[in-house]
Amino acid sequence: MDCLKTFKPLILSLSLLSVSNCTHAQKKTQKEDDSWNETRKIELGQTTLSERDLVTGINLPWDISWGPDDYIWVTERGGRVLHVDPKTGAYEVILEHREVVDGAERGMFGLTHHPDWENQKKVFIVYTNGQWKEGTARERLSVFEWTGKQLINEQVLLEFPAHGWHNGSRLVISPDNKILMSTGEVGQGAETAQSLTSYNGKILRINLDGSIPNDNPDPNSYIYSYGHRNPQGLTIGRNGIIYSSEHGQSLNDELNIIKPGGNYGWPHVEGNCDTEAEKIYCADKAVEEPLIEWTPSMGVTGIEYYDHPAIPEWRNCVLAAVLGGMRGTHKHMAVIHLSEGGKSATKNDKFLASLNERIRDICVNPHTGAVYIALNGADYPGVAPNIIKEFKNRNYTP
Ligand SMILES: [Ca+2]
Ligand SMILES: [Ca+2]
Repeated sequence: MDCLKTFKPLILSLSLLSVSNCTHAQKKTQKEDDSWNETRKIELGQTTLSERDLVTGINLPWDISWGPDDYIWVTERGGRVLHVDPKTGAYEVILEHREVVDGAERGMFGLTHHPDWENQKKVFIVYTNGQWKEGTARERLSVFEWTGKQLINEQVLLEFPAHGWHNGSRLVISPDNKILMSTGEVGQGAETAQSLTSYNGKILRINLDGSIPNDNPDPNSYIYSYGHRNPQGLTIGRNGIIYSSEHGQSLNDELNIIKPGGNYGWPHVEGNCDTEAEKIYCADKAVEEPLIEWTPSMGVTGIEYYDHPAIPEWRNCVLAAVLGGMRGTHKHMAVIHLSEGGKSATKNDKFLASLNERIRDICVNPHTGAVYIALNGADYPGVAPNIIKEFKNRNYTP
């Protein structure tokens, strides 16, 4: 199968990539203390979170990740990568990738860093290129070298068919130093999600050099779990538990715990195994049920595990960015409280609905415990310009 082919590492010509100079850098001289919004705060039990606009005027941020260099790394769907100073919000454009083809549900998606950052300044990014109407759309996982100013020397690690919609894709590094990559089922009748000869509708597990880990469920395949619809959230919790969110069709967005070899049901099961047909299928196929299902679908996308003492009320929680669903009426950030062992959800709180903004992704400052959210405008599939907001307990001293 073409889609199972592991692409030989390929160094892309530098002419395909360009990095802007300082002309895109956002000049910001405002002091942090002067930038907080005094009228809008989140009040939790004993904690007050102040809000400020950290970055403004950007274009459909898709992934925001706290980097090992203590900067925020941002992908934009159109193919730029921004390197943001979390103190001032000033940023540099460190990559403008001309091969990225964006559109409603295509473009540049997840980003993550090499776990041995001290010795290997490498950044992994997933994006789509090609034209789906012509059958040439591909989803690519690439690794780039970081010079301290630019991302250069792209090497394609993995490539397989993409489509106009449902392409995923989030990246995270597992506790055992593998790349985990969520991929969408690309809407092609959805049987791709159940097919073990397709990399669509999966969580993939990949060695840092792009090869297949020999302890994968099938040592000849990147597939780690299957039967996913359009998973766009991945995070690691206590005890190394892997959580993933995925979009339901019209019912049943899901929060799942990812297990090796697990079948998550799509397209035969939506959410829990609760209809008569689902019960039969689930018993036959040992389908993994979600921790939470949301009905109707609200568009649960980026997720981030939170366990920082700065916000005690959110410890051992999954923070979830919610785009709002078909009619855009459910835009918010969900805070999902987990049981001590992390295997079940005990409470699901809702914040930031009043922003009326599609929330695309979340990251956390590991020093201050501040939470950052990336906004994508009020309407599908996203409207620029956009903001990254910070929410911080200013009474917490690291
Ligand atoms: Ca499922
Ligand atoms: Ca169901």
